[in-house]
This record gives sequence, structure tokens and C-alpha cells, in this order.
Amino acid sequence: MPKPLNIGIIGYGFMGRAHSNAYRKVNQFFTLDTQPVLKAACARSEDTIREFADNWGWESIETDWRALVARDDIDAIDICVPNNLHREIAIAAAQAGKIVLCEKPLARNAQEGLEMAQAVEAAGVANMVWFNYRRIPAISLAKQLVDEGRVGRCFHYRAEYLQDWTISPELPQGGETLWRLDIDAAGSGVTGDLLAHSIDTAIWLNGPIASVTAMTETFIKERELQDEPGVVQPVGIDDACAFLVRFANGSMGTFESTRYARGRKNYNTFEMNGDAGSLSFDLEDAHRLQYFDDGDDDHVHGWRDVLVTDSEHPYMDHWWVPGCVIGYEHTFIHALADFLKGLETGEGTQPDFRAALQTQYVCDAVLESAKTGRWVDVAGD
Ligand code: SOE
Repeated sequence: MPKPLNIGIIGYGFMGRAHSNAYRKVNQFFTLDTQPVLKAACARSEDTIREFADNWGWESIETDWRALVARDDIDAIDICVPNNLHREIAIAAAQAGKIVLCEKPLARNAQEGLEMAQAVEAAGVANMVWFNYRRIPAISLAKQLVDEGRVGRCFHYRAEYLQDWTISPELPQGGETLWRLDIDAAGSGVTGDLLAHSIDTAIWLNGPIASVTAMTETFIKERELQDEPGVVQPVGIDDACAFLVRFANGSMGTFESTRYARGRKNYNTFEMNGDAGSLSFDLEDAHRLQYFDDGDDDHVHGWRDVLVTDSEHPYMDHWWVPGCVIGYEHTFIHALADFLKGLETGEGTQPDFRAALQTQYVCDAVLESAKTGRWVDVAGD
């Protein structure tokens, strides 16, 4: 019998649902010695969290996260609330001896992230940030190919993360569903929300980022508040951000993100070009990895379109027969399976808070460079 791990989740939105689904499914598809138990769900509104808990099978509810953290029957706290609450909850949970799982980005800025990393390390509790895109089989395969030397010496890394859902000036900011547009809740706009994903993937595949130069733009300068109709306030977030980087390994990178790319819904792409080969990925075609091998014979030199659904591919032996694709929600199941395995072996799972802090340092450097117009060296531990 797997050992129960009692989970207390805080938040019920997009990520509350994605994580709940992972807790429910992980033991069906992965053989593990640990079984997450959906023990308690927490949010301020009793009606809302009751409905959420009933839908997903959470055994009990709380309306105060401090009460959840104080419960003896909770082993792990999962933070799925807006970014401004991550720090306080994570530190309290760590001090209470709980395992801490946190939705990305780790925090609003590196200072908050550092305090969180120090808290989990001081308490000696397991921790992970849900940078789920690492767990897309095609991206995990890209990592495998990089580690096998198939890209070789990397010259270029290119990432784009484009959406289009904030173009309307009528869209309000703040409140329960639009906190990503509120600078106080989110900490930044596309930099912390979307580019954090691109940066996490880039560091994983191509190593640390040494310095950056950036520009940001806020296209809609003021918006009504969702919670106070008629009240209009300046917009503090970056609607779009583009930056250049120098990686520590000598390669150069370009990153671009916006929520104003009409027609782009969740266009999260990267390309790497090395002396031995190239890799290219697009989230809107997530089961494919494009690979160019310079070692191929001349007469078949060309990009390979690898359909990443075979049992030899990362994670795919847990799913269906070759050719049957999996989806977005599976990335959270993979992250959870890796986390539980890391707990069982004592080896931990990446990215933990300390690793996710490196992404936070890059985000801070990007925002500073956009303000000063100068190249900024990325801070580090
Ligand atoms: C923003 O629209 C968002 O929901 C991000 O917050 C998620 O992290 C991203 O993966 C999908 O887009």
C-alpha cells in the first residue's frame, strides 16, 4: 500500500484545478510508494471552496490559510494563489514543517524568492515550483538530446511566448480573475507570468544566463478596476517585453513576450542552434519536437519532425499507444510524479525553490534593464 501524503491546497482557479487533477490521477498512471490524499482545500469564500472541494473530491475545507497550515493532518501545502501571497504562505508552511509546493513564478521578485528559498532550506522541507512545461515529453526529450551532445556547442537560443487576451482596453484589471494585470498582486506582467516559463526552460536546456538588456511596453496605460467598476487606475505591468541575453556558456539568446499578438493564444516556442544540431519546439504543437542533425548523410540532411508519443520518449510509457497524444494537464501529473519520486528517494526534484530563484534573478535583471536602458548582470547565489 502506498504511503498517504495529505495535501492542503490553497486556491481554486486555473492552477487549483490543474493540480487537483494531478493529485487525483498520478497513482493511476505512475507506480509510486506515495499516494497524495486530497485532504483540504482553502479559499476565503466558503461557498466557492465548498463547490470546488465537492467537484474535485477534497475531503474538507478551510477559509483561512493559517488554519490550514496549522493542521496536524496536513503534510504538504500547495500554493495556487496570486503571486503576492506566495511568500507569506510558503514561509509559514515551511516553519510549520510542511512540504511546500508553489505555482510559478516563485514570487513577485528575487528578494521574496530568496526569503522563500531560505525558509524551506532552514526548515529542511521538500519543495518544488510547478514549472510544468519542463514536463512536456517533447521538451524533456530536448533536454535529453542536449545532454547527449546532439546540439553540441550552442550558439543561439531563441524564445517567444505570445498571447492576445489583454488587447481590449475595456478589460479591467485586478480582482479574482484579472490579478495578472495588477502590479501589486502579480509583481510584473508578461515578464513574471510568461517569460518566467521561457527562462526556466532556457536555463534548464542551456545553462545560466549571465547578463541581459531589455525593453518593455505597456500599451494600455489605464484600466478600470474589476472590483470597483467606474474606478480607473494606471496600469503598472509590462504588457510586452523583449530582451537579449548572454548565456554563461557563451551563446546568445533572444526572448520576446506579449499579450498583444493577435491570434496567438499560448504560443510558447524555443529554438536552439548548435554546431552539431538544432532543436525547435512550439507549445501549440506540443507533441512534436523538430530536430536537425548535422551528422546526417548529405542526401537526407533536413529537419526531422519527431512525434513524441513512443514509449521510448520521456513519460510516454505511462500513457497510451504510439501516436496517441497527451495534453496540457498531463504536464502537471508528470511534475507531481517526479516530485513524489524525489521524496521517496530523498533526491528532491527540480526546479526546487533555489533553482526557481535563478529565474527570478533573471526577471529582476530584465525589469531593471528595461528601466535603465543598460545591460544588467544577473545576480546569483
Ligand atoms: C497566462 O495567461 C497563463 O495562464 C500563465 O499564467 C500560465 O502559467 C501559462 O502557462 C498559461 O498562460
